Amino acid sequence: EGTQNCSVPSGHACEDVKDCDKVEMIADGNASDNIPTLAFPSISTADFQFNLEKASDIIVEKVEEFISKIGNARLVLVDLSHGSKILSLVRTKAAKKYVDSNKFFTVVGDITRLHSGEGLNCNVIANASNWRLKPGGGGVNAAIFSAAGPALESATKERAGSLKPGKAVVVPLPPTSPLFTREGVTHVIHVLGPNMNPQRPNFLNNDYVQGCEVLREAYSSLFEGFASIVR
Ligand code: AR6
Repeated sequence: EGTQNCSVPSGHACEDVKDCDKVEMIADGNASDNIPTLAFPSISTADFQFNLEKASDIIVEKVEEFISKIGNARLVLVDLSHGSKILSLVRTKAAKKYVDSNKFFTVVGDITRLHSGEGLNCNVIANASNWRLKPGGGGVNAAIFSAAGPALESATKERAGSLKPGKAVVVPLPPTSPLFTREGVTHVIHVLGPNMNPQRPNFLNNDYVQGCEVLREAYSSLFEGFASIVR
């Protein structure tokens, strides 16, 4: 299962370390260590209840569009479990479209522990945020704010007070943050996706025409934010 699920190209942590003979290269500190890399969660597909088939189409479409614009940088879709439906949908669709697996791949792990837990260096991570840009609330937002410590909340406040659906804000992480010192993360990009959950603000009431438009915009904003750091 580990080998099958391993969509990580040479030089990175494999989902099953034992089956991946390339992991050593990381310990040696090879060149892949310094490739600008954005790790991002699947925006809107858990708490915000966005349809997974539609979201996976949009992820692959937007990755394809941006991969050519970001030079040698890489995009990595992350989720917590090997059973992640969104990871498997995206992997299948990306393979069908022959998306360059050196520039885009999926990883199972905690986005706040990619260096320490998976041996994968990602200098930028994305957060599936809430409109207030506040800590807590569960999901990846709670995990990132908690791992980054109070430095992220104050750095975020300096950049923006709130976010509209489809928008992203790039926040440089203070070097005092444990995410910086332990994981090598220099920037967090908060993204607000479309919300299909009636119990959350800006509920789209199953309007997937608008929902898909907003999710496309969210990924464009995220990848453009990453490109602005890399440049
Ligand atoms: N590492 C990697 N992926 C994760 C992690 C983690 N630590 N935690 C969750 N995921 P969600 P949304 C995956 O619900 O649907 C928050 O409360 C998760 O499995 O975090 O955009 C905010 O404050 C899923 O694939 O974000 C907002 O109010 C993906 O991250 C609201 O939830 C996104 O799940 C946003 O909802």
